[in-house]
Amino acid sequence: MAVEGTRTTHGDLGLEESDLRSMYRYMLLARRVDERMWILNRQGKAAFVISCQGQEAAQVGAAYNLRAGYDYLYPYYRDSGMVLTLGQTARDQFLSLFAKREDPNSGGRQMPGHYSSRELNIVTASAPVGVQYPQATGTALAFKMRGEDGVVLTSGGEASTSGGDWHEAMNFAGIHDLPVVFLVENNVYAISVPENLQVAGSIAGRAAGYGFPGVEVDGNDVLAVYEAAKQATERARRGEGPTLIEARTYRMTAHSSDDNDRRYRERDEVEVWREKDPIVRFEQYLEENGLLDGERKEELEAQVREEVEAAVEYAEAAPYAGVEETLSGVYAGE
Ligand SMILES: Cc1ncc(C[n+]2csc(CCOP(=O)(O)OP(=O)(O)O)c2C)c(N)n1
Ligand SMILES: [Mg+2]
Repeated sequence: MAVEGTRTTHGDLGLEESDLRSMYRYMLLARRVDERMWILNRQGKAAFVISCQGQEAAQVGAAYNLRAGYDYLYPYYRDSGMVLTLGQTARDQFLSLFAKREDPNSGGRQMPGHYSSRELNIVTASAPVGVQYPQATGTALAFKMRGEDGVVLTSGGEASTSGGDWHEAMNFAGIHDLPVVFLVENNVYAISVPENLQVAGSIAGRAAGYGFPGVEVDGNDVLAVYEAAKQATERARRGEGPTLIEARTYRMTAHSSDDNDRRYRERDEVEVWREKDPIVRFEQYLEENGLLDGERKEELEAQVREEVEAAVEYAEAAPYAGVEETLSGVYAGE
């Protein structure tokens, strides 16, 4: 299993140069969309932002293994890197941020971060932390009962492993050898609660108690996460059952736009993790392998910037849902 310092190359993982460029682009897009959202929030144009910054490698590395529209994704609120990888766009993200009618997640009815897409098999999360796990496990059971080789990826933060839902899902998936991959993005904090007051022992180690493999990976190394998730999805597809992946990472921003993280963590600590920025880290890998240079990077940055600006412009101008539509999509049959 790849951990920090190992030398697994993209070639060993069966990734082409075009795959690496796509992965890099998704990570960059997720970051730039997120940064733009904070500006809109501080300008008073967006009510609430919840960030993926720092977790892009974990999200893109894991989601890159899924077959969009066939496998299922039960993400959590930070997973914009995942949904962009599966096919949502920057425009979708801003339509959701501004709660416009065209928002693909909920037509402007839910808070940002509650990702959903029928075409991409992304199932919306409810607001309580951890409820996605039993639902994802149920979908994995459906795949098994139908004899299909679909895989379900579900994710959450380290604090979501403290709730009963996570343990019930892990146990049920273990009993029935279900094709589900549990990804825990351990970003060290649950709002103000640090990991040492949240997690007893090791999260990855808990999988042993439910009878399936649990692995810990460097969550800021996109190739390490891709490798772990590849092994997990292949195992699930072969009918051998679930895997737990604990991706060790860090939340670079405050919990949300409503949180002041200076109240509970030192700036020095944040700086140490900023040095391990997963995007910079992947850029270094790409540069060392002759897949990225200054000019290409500038070109990509410019493309992404343009995509983000066009998305903001479109979404700001887009209409809100009318009052008469308030209940549509809320009750079955409406
Ligand atoms: C059951 C429940 N309890 C509390 C909350 C409030 N809450 C929202 S996010 C969050 C922190 C979750 O931390 P973690 O799972 O580590 O994810 P992170 O936000 O760090 O990515 C809390 C306590 C909630 N939404 N649901
Ligand atoms: Mg956390």
